[in-house]
Amino acid sequence: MSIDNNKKILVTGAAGQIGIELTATLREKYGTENVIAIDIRETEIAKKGPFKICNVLDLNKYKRIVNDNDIETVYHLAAILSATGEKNPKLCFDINMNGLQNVLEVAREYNQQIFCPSSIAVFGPDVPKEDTPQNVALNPTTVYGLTKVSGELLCDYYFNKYNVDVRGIRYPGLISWKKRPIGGTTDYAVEIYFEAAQKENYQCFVNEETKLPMMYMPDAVRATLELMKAPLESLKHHSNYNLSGMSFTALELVEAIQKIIPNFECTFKPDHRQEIADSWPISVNDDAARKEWGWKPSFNLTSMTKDMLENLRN
Ligand code: NAD
Ligand code: AKB
Repeated sequence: MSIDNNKKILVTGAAGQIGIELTATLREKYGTENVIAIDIRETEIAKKGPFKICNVLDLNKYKRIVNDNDIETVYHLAAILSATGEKNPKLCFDINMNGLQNVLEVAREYNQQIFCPSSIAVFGPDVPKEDTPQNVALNPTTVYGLTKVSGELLCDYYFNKYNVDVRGIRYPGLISWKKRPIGGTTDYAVEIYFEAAQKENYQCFVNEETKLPMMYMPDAVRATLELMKAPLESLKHHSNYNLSGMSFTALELVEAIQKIIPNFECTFKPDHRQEIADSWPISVNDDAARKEWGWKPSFNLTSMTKDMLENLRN
């Protein structure tokens, strides 16, 4: 374990798909006791280091945790994702907007650095589908996308108005093996590996031509830490970096898995999430992230598939 310094860090939504991996990496880097995890659910993460139940909508409790623990940096991951958001738009708006505002208000008062993820969901169906530019008119059609666009704007407002150093990435769909994701549209690209490793068959909820930007979790965690470390003066953007990893159709994903598990079978039965997937880009242009803080992905579909299946089979 290499402990950089005694930086005190808070991770909200720490029990989620990104939270469990980011928290573990931060603890390895900065020391377990220096990274406080909070969530509304107590899961395995509560056994692995400092953890508190806290709803980010509860401003007083959140502020007390920040104050009591001398928090300098917050990774704000607590949110409702796209598919759950369409089922419960009010809840999605409440947590994604009011939760974020609480985090930003406290950051302003305590002079904290903030990481707040955005998503490819900021893009609506009218953007160029391939190599979608960083700066383009955003017209999302989901409530989740709408909260992500407003969240980016709110973060930039706090940067410009109050000098809060807030940074964010428009993550693509993230693929990982430590936890099954819940409530997102890109979940099929993770579920398929879990089912391939366990049962050798899967019913996919988008059609075989569906092609979306995706990224393997180790790349996403590395990108997050690299952005947070980048000198502020080199950043021309703040809360909204496009980030590219790989893009593949659902069928190409099946074929990549079949190279390792030849008996794997996948059927396609699109549901309500197809419409969400169809509203998002196929690939995004991440020149700004590459130029401004040196981003470079390391995994492609083949290397990710090998690693995913090795880990899931173990
Ligand atoms: P997740 O749903 O797996 O985890 C979110 C966590 O937040 C959950 O553990 C949940 O219990 C917690 N939470 C929900 N409401 C809360 C509240 N009011 N107070 C405190 N905690 C609360 O999500 P994730 O995939 O880990 O995503 C984290 C962030 O990254 C989100 O902002 C999401 O929009 C963004 N993102 C994720 C992906 C992806 O593919 N995973 C892609 C793009 C953007
Ligand atoms: C979702 O599908 O909602 C997320 C995302 C791409 O933001 N994985």
